[in-house]
Amino acid sequence: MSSAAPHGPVTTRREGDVTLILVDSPPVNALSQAVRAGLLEAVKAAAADAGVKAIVLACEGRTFIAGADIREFGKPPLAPGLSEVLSAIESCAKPVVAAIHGTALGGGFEVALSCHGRIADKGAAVGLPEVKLGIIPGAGGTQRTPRLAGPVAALEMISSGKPVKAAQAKAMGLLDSVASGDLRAEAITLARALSGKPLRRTGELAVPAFDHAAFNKVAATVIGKARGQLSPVRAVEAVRLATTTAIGEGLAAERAIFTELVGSDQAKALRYAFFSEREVQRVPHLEGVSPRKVETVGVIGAGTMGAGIAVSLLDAGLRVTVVETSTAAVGAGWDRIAGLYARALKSGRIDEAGKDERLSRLTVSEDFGDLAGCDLVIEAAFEEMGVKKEIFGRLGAVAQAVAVLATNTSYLDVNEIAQASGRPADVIGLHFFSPANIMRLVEVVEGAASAPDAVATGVALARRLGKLPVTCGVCDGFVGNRILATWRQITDFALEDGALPAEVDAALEGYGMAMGPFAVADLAGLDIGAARRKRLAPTRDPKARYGGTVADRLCALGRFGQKTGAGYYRYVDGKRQVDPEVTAIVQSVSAELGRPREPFDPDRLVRQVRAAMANEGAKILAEKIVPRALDIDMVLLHGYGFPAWRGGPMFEADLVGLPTILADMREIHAAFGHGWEPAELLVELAGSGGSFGSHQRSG
Ligand code: T1G
Repeated sequence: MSSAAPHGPVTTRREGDVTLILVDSPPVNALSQAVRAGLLEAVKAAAADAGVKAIVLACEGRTFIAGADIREFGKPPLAPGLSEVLSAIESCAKPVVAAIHGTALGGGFEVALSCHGRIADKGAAVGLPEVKLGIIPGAGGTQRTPRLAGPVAALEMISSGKPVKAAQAKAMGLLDSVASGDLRAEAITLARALSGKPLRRTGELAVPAFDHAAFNKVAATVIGKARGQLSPVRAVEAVRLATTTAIGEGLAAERAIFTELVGSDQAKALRYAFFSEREVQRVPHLEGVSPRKVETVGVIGAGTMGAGIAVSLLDAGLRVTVVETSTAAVGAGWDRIAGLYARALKSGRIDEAGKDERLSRLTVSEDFGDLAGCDLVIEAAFEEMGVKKEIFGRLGAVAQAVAVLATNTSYLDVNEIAQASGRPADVIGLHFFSPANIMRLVEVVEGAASAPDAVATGVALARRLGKLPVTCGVCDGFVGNRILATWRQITDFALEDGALPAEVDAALEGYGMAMGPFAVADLAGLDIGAARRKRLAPTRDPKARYGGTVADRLCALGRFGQKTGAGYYRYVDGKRQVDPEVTAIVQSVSAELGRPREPFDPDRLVRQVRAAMANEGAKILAEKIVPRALDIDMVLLHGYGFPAWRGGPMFEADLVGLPTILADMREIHAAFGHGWEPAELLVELAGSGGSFGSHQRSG
């Protein structure tokens, strides 16, 4: 039919007496000023056209509108505002139906909520992810969603930011129907059916009766879990308003909260995290390098790590050959992997057929020769150089010429391992995090001799597993464990200088870390740190302060953490409890070392940890282990429970100001002495008014 193009990204087409408004603004049809203006004009034109009975709003490309254009945040607002567009839609005298494919998120879902009918593809999802960007919905999401789904479900959806799939959204009352065939044709049919009838305007609906106790319970959980993050707490406030005020007042209050939050440091940090998560996958020196083909992957070792890696590979549709060293270990390995799937089945994450199909692609073998046909092999054996070298020597001979050989080592020198293979160009590190089938981060380690296409293959594989690959060079502990090892020393010193484990954990959990360092140590096992201390002992600088005495003492008592029922805490029925025995150990270590126990200052500890992280990050940047500060931030956010709303240690250092971080580092140096000198790059950038964010690796 007739076609007009009122505004670039928004066009209209007539399907008989129905106007089809089409948004086409790649990649995700975000609501840029041009899209908002186009929508407003198209709705007004269709409303004024006597030949038009109804309107369908649909999108081209891979998705329905994915929300406001995040790149416009923090800039002066451009007319028309989204609220103006939505009220034009909602108040339109003719029915407007949203035809949703892909994801209708944030402002995109708010557009749909202001329509009079909503229909979605089976595979579509809708959601209000604003809290993840440090804001709340700003165009009616907190007021209209409770009117359709009820306040409790709305609160869950908005405070978590999690999208809901079409079928569930329909059950919640958020959609009129799920399309069984052609989405647009069914949307047009629905729009025609609504024509001439009283229109159901979401904003005019009464909020349905609801269970106040249930609402308060969800609200309390959200507030309890926020740990310093503002947006979920403010989302509770906005949704609660929907239950107590009229729509106009609610919309105005929602807008005020949105405006307040959008300029906050937390929102800036989360926007940075959003874009960095995408940017980190673009590795400048690998641009244009094609990865090698990978269909069959070998895994050496079926321990906790190997099994988790195998599951992750199987989930992504790959064929997997796991090799173990004895018949008993082969059996145990199979059981471990099958056990992970049994759990996934129980929790409903997969069904029986899915489990069987995955296991049908798995071989667990005692024969190292079975790795010969693999396109890539991941070694997840015991963390000891001798063991790794022996394995890579054999692997170099057995694996086919095109294969990429990866080690999952967390600390050891990838270059030394690579040399042992006799074909170092094929060797990379693929450092997964435990549990490997769940944690998103993978450090892709580029050795001195790694071929670019071997590294690109590691990156591509990690992406295929749905993980976040961060490419880095070789150094002790790579990015994440190196930074962890540094700031963990500060917390060890704190114990010797007057603090107790629970106080340190509380201080850092208060800062927003998912779990305090001593609770983490208990979870991971104190033997890991002990092995590292032992390995580094011969090269330890005798002039540098040693902080490992408390940990050594605990290990000597067999207190290896949760698995032995005791570590920095004791565990009763799986619950962590302060252990007076540990208090006594900590106090006696201070006395033995002659360190006076001072009252613990949590704020000072947090400042010290923050500065120590940024300082080590500065060294990592200067050594060109990663090209950009954002690489470091993404490692900390996705592998170490660093609070996303702080952006990462490098982003936060820039925000706080490098002169402040430098002053904190000088204080640390004065307190802890040799080895704690401020990094040269920190001194340089603080002096020149530069920032980590604008520092890029050259060469
Ligand atoms: N604004 C600007 N750019 C965006 C964008 C957005 N909303 N969403 C994605 N992009 C860019 C992204 O940076 C990338 O760019 C490219 O699009 C493809 O994205 C008023 C306040 C939709 C599920 O939070 O969740 O609405 O890297 O790689 O894996 O209340 O993008 O290619 O240059 O992620 O297919 C709420 C955010 C906004 C949705 C698609 N909306 N986006 O995933 O592709 S706040 C969101 C996503 C709001 C209202 C408010 C995902 C996706 P580049 P991609 P994908």
